[in-house]
Amino acid sequence: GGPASLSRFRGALVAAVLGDCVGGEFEGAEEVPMESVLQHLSGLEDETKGNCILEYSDDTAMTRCVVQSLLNRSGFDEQDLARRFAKEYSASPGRGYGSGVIQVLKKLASPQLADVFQPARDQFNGRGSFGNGGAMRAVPFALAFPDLVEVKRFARLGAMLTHSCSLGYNGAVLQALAVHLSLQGALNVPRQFISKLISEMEEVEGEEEALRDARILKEAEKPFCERLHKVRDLMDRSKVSIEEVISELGNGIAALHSVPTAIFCVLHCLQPRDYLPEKYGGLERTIAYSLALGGDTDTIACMAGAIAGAHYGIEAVPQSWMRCCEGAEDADVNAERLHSLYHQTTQGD
Ligand code: R7I
Ligand code: MG
Ligand code: MG
Repeated sequence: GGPASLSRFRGALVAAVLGDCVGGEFEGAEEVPMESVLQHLSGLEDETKGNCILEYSDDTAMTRCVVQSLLNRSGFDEQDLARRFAKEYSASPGRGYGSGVIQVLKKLASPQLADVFQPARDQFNGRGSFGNGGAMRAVPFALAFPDLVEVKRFARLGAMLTHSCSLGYNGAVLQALAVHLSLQGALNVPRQFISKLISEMEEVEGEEEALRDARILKEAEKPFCERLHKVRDLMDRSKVSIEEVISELGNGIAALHSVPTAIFCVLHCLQPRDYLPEKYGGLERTIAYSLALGGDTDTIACMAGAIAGAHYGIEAVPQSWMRCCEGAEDADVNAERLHSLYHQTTQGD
């Protein structure tokens, strides 16, 4: 489809759910042989398994809250979103939330809370979390707002309800930017795509708080930019081993060690790879490759899935995979609603 077509919206939101659901199998695994990944994925195509159901985790649970809030309020409303996060957590606490964020979600449930951003600021001795929990739920911001400035602003605020460290919320900004650009067809020219991400993040990470957090945490001056440069170097190479990707970019629970990695997975899988089945299209390659990295597989596959889904569109999503994943149908329906909101906003301006 053309830029910002309905197919791209559906692909993005559905493939994010798929990544989360199929990635859950390997979350936290140190080494994941490609053979195990392919076996897991071919299990989804086995019709005899009938009601195979892979449950979604916190990644999708929180993304659904963002979607519902944006649709219900026709835009960003931090009070409403905070309430939805708290309610969702108390209804289903067993979705695999990060161990720190649970405290925030409990505090957000309090009706006496004056500032909904305060519980997040209290995390980790007042520095805030740099986990990838803000980034894993950032895709709806790219699907609700056509304007790049608003995508950045609301992805950041949406993340700050739980992640007040700039290395957490800037991961969400980067993920939303990647989906926004992919939706426009920017992955047709991969070099330009990565350059655009770098120039945007140069500005984002030039802010005072970001420079200060990077200094305190002993990271590069502009940590996400540094990683994106590594992504650009790796994507230019014909052969890259999984070990190199992990050591250069990471596969961990920090946003810095997972968002650039997810972006790399998408870029690397734009072409067929000899260790992936020939019958696989780009979306299947992206998800399979993300799982093979091990580590935070549900989240990396969820983020890579969203970016890839926005590029390839819903036609690239295998129906058998979709049938196996809890929440995939809902995501498809909601993508259409977000598509309307996005195009409505364009006309309103
Ligand atoms: O970021 P968050 O929501 O976790 C998301 C991850 C995804 O992989 C999900 O699929 C789920 O499995 O969890 O939750 P947080 O608790 O904010 O952060 C996750 C973890 O990162 C924390 O439990 C810490 O181990 C680590 N972490 C930190 N450690 C030290 N200092 C995050 N921030 C800090 C920090 O500032
Ligand atoms: Mg999860
Ligand atoms: Mg995870």
